[in-house]
Amino acid sequence: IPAIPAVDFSKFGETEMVKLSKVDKITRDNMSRCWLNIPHVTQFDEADITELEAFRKEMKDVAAKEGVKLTPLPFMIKAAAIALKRHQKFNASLHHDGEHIVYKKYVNIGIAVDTPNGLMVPVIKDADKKSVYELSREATELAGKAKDRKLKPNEMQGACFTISSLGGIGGTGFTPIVNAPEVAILGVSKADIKPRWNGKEFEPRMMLPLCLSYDHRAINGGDAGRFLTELNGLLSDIRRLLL
Ligand code: CAO
Repeated sequence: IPAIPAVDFSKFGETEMVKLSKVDKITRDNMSRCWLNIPHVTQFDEADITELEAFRKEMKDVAAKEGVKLTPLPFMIKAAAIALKRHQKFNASLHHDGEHIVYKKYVNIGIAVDTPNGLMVPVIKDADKKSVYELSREATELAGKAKDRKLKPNEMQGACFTISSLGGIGGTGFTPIVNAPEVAILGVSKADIKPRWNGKEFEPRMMLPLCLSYDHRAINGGDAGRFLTELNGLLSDIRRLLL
């Protein structure tokens, strides 16, 4: 592809040159590689998390006594792990020989963590076998290690799927870049109260924006629609997380 021409910005005003960190350089190369190799499609949905939020708030103090800061994130990891088990195409990678697809029997989920040194993606191993408390503890521990630059290489390897949650920061939606060799990534934005028609009247409901990007070489629109609808159903009715 044609290179972007060099520009001397100091001709236009004061500037400051800062060296990229090692993490910034890895992210730069990985994002370019993924963006250029993968035909991306992003699909959007909104989950009604009114009941999930009521339950989470009810459990917050109980969880705190167990040393857990209960945010919506571990519920999303739990729901994603179940959806990945039910929709094998999402728990897969295209083989580098171009002839095969590799289905994974394990469910490891990467969590995008925003740190002062750049973007890190620690991995929660066997997320499908862990409780919401365990997922919360592990996400908090790994995010802390990422921020303190204490993650070991094996704590950043082997993800099947990534969740990028910007819910604590803001925004209504975004188009995350698939982290190859994974074939999909879930972007989560900030939940907000919105009016929803219940057949008789508008009701205030807490709606969570979900943005699912996928590799269209491995996944079709119909597959993505079914996966996102499953995920939405799990988050909208958390009793289903038990089934
Ligand atoms: N909607 C509304 N509120 C939300 C929310 C959502 N989707 N998700 C989290 N929140 C709330 C939490 O409940 C918490 O509020 P309280 O303190 O009142 O309980 C607050 O936002 C802050 O949450 P948090 O960010 O501390 O915790 P988290 O579990 O949501 O996320 C982590 C942890 C590590 C994922 C997050 O800190 C982070 O780094 N996010 C950025 C990820 C990123 O950079 N993605 C982009 C990658 S692609 O370039």
